[in-house]
Amino acid sequence: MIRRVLASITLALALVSSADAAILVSSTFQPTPGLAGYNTWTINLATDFDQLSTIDAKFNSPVMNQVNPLAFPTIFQDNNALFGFVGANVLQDSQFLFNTTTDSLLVVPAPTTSEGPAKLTSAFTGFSPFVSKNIAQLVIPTANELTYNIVGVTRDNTEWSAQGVFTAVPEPSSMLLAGIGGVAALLVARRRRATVQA
Ligand SMILES: [Ca+2]
Repeated sequence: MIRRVLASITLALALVSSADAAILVSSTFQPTPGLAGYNTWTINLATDFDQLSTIDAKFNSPVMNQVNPLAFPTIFQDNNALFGFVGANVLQDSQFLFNTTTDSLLVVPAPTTSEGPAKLTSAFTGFSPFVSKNIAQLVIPTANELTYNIVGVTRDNTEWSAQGVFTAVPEPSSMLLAGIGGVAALLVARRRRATVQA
């Protein structure tokens, strides 16, 4: 329930940050399987204007988990079949949810396209144009923020950008509500104890 509320809060923030941009960035997250203290965030990119045909996206966090099975790069999904060999779960890796071969990608080379312990970035085209798609997953510590800077280009060559921050930390208002709830529970407990003593 709390997770659902937080997801809607981050969605609302994303909608505000890109209200006049015609691209919408939203996210959901789940605890990373087999990696305590981390969340795997899934980023959705959508547009209500025209289909997107090019993506230029930068994701940053103070710590971002990368798994490179057998030392192969994992910027895209190309090497996901290797995760089983090293006993890792694909959800433990930060990567774009595209396959350069099966999605026929044309990718801008490094340094534009790169991954590291605090980043995942790339610019690419060639995929089937879409109006809504999960474009990336990012694996970061639960207490960290995820910063995104995304430019989407529609088929008519119009550029739309969106920047923002996703965080799994409760908003101050939620924490205040939790605090009020805690005080109320204490008062009820005290009243019960008083009743028992009486
Ligand atoms: Ca990766």
